[in-house]
Amino acid sequence: MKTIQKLFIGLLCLSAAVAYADFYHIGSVHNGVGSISDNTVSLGGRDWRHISAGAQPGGIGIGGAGTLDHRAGFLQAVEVRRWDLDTDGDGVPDELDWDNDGDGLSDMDEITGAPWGGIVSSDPNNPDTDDDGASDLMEAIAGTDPTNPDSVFKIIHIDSDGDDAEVTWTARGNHERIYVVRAIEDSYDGTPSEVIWSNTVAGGAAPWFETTETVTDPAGDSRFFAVEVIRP
Ligand SMILES: [Ca+2]
Ligand SMILES: [Ca+2]
Ligand SMILES: [Ca+2]
Ligand SMILES: [Ca+2]
Repeated sequence: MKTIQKLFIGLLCLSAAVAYADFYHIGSVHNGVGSISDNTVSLGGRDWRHISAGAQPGGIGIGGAGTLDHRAGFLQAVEVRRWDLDTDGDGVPDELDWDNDGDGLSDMDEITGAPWGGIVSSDPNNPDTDDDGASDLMEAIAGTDPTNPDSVFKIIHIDSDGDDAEVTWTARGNHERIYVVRAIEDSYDGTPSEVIWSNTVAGGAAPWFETTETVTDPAGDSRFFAVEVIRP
């Protein structure tokens, strides 16, 4: 009797959800074979996937108008095949987790690609989609492509030339990021506190504006350097 009551409540809410008009194709939860969930159920003569209730975090639905929203719930009325899957092991199952993989970007941002202007999407179940060592969040901050391992923020080389040093790194041009070059005298550990240069960078071609920048440090023959990137 208790199960029937739960199912009844779920169906009532599902009827209410019809007002959202044709929610379908959800999924930020793995289905167990490497894809996002494909969790179809027929109710009321139509197929629903991963259906949803408003005001709950977790699953993502796409509405008939093409808008995405967080929709989750109906765990009793609609089978969620991997209801206990917890990709990042934080104790919150993916179905209810706004950030399945714990990389600091929400499932919504990863699926829509909002941090990259919608040009590409990152994997909501993988903290480093292209396995280049930079997390999806780091790539969002640096403005690099989270699906291309060759697109990553890094120091390319430091040339020592007599009494000065040249520091070259991969940058996002078009003046879209601020870079700070720091130096430290004799320790690889710790945060280099001396700022020797800070500015935006021109150049690069849309959409990624990939370029390089080189800064010369006249006092830097044998120093250590770090480059910081800031997303305004
Ligand atoms: Ca994430
Ligand atoms: Ca991710
Ligand atoms: Ca990456
Ligand atoms: Ca990348």
